[in-house]
Amino acid sequence: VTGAAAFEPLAEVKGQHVNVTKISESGKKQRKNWTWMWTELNSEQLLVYKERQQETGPKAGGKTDVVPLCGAVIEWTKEKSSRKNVFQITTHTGSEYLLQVDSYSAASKWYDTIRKAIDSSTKP
Ligand code: I3P
Repeated sequence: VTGAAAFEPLAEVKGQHVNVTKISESGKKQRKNWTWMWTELNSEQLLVYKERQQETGPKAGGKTDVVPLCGAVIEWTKEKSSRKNVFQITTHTGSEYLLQVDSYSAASKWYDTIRKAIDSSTKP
């Protein structure tokens, strides 16, 4: 039990710095503007902040966007950017976000975590 508990913090990563750009808002194309942001998951949303948030205590300011996950689609894309390790989140309202980190392991860990959150918020 002690051994398993020791791995839990890794499996419970809920926040990550990534490059983010919103390329479409409700189906309307936006100008690409990559920004290094702190993204954090709750059970229903991906929250996008300018600054890293503390795990406990009040949230710092600078929340710039909220990405609803219910009914969202996540997929890796090579076509939408010249960067590596880019994945796209398309919301049920037709907004499209690209997320990217140079580290493949960091990108795939964050992809998997978001995909699981989408799966559990989409299921009834
Ligand atoms: C964009 C900027 C982006 C680039 C995008 C360019 O130019 O260089 O970094 O996306 O390519 O249009 P600007 O700053 O003038 O808006 P990637 O880094 O993801 O390739 P794109 O038009 O092919 O999407």
